[in-house]
Amino acid sequence: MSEFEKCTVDPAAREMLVKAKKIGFLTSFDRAKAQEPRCNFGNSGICCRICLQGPCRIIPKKLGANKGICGASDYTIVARNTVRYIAGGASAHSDHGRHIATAVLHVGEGHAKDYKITDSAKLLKVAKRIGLPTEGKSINEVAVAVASEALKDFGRQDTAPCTWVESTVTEGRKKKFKDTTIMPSSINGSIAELLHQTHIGNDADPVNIIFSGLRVALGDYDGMQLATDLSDVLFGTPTPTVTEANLGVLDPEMVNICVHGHNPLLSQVVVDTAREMQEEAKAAGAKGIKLSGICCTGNEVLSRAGVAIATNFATQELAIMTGLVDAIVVDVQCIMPSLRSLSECFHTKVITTMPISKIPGSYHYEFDEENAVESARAIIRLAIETYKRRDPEKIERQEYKNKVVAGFSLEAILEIFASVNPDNPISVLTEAIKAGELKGVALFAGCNNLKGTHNQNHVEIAKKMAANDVFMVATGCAGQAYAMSGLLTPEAVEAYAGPGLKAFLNRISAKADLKTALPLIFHMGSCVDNSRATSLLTLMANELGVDTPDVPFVASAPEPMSEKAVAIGAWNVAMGIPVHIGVIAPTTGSDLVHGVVTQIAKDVFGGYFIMETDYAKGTDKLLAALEERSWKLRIRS
Ligand code: SF4
Ligand code: MSK
Repeated sequence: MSEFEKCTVDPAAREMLVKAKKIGFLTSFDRAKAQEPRCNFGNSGICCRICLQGPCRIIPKKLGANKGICGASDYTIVARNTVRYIAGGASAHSDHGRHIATAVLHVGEGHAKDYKITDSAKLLKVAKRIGLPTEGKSINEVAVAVASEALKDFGRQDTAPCTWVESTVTEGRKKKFKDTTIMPSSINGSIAELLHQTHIGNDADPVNIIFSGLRVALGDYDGMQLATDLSDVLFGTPTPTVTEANLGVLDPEMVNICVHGHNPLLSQVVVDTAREMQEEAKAAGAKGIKLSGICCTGNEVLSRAGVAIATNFATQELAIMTGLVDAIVVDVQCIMPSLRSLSECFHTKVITTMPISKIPGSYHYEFDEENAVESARAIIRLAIETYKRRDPEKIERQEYKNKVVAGFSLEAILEIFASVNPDNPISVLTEAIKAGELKGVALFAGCNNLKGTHNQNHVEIAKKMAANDVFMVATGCAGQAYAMSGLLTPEAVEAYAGPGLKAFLNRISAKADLKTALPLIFHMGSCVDNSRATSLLTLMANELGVDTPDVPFVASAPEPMSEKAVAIGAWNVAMGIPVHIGVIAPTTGSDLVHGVVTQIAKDVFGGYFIMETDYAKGTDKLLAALEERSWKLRIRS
């Protein structure tokens, strides 16, 4: 196996790594290697840096060093470190949600002239779900009311539950969250309290700390649910769309603009504005403007506007390496600072847009919600100018690209199922599971992690799950890994689906009024759109007449990396879901904490973490979890 085959399974990425080596640029793959060997204290979670006396490292057998200076035990340190990841993730997701909610509020109030309520039916549906009156009210009045309710979830001072948790989970989960005192009332409050709780000299009880971590994780869930709802309200609820993915989407004859990050507030406007500026690009000698996406901003504009995917997290630098990216417009989260230094070797402009996410040396065009179109125009003009300075010597055109069928919001999935059963669409899925045609449902989510081979776990686990008749949905960089690998296509159904899954998808494809047959995996959107998958789970549970821990539904983050992935994993466990992660989390330094997250959690919530780096073994464990649940379901019915 060549050194590049060890890095990635993606052929386009391998070619670009060869180029990186040729020009002497050290990519994330080189930097990952340079970090080896990792420190065992950090790897197992027993390095504490919470106060300035640290770092304290736990050496179990060394008298005096078996505790931190303050006397904190391994279990306290591991628990504190773990939940602080969750706090970071919840802050990121919910801040994103708060921006969207504020934008909806401003639209309703009559400012933010560049935005509008695109999906008023969804707005009314959300208002109804959260118990707001709509009769006799204008759409703008409803928008203000819904956005205000969303903003209350961030700073409520009483003990009422967060609205977006309360209104989207099963009755059983509501009771469980209340009984275990993890139902959040305020996203921001729960995060602040957790940081307080894990300050030096505060909570030493690992179980108490973990429960607070789960409360914050549910705050994360709340922020994601409202981000999804209100993004749909602003920009439209995704419907199936056909496009392409991988570095081959970068077109040598076009001005190439990559949008990267997470928040669609600017990127969606860039996409819309680019359509009106094609002539300016032509005047500069290009055939037009080509948008493509990286990470979840890419998923947002893929789902709603059919924008192509350039690549995913681990290989973001390699898009610039093609010499074809004129501008890379970034907002928040998962943006490697190295993009800037790499862009110095090429003509590419890296444009940061958010006040909390700047990279020294890059262009900063601060996003102005009141003048979003003007901001977008300025960015696109800079890209067009930059296009003129492309260096033909440095261009390496990529041929690799795959067809993609994406845009599967829950609403879109239900509409597709309605073609088979208009009265009860969700039963199309649950009946197929009860009949044994499908083994269950798997959600694939999360990032790339440079500790493993890029996209390998994503692709191999999904192929094996497909062969075992598992209905699959995906989000985030997992969804992009499947897009890049050609797994979001009808052709992949023929190539990889087992007989049950193939029959299920083909039966629905034959009835659904779509321009294309259904793909092997349903891409549901960005990281915040994991909320859509949970809404699917809730619907399934209600239809089956059970709570979520009894639904044959598993989740996997085959290559998780970010704090957000930890938060998502944690609330999926609270929802009662077995959650596979393809890395060993830094919980192994405390048998107690590791046991709680991988075993004891099952007794309390029904969900638990499966940590398995080997993709074949990870798949077997996921399949075993599904089989146990579908077997119990069949016995019950
Ligand atoms: Fe060390 Fe305690 Fe400070 Fe952590 S909080 S660094 S264990 S003294
Ligand atoms: S972008 S959080 S690397 S999925 Fe959402 Fe990808 Fe993970 Fe970022």
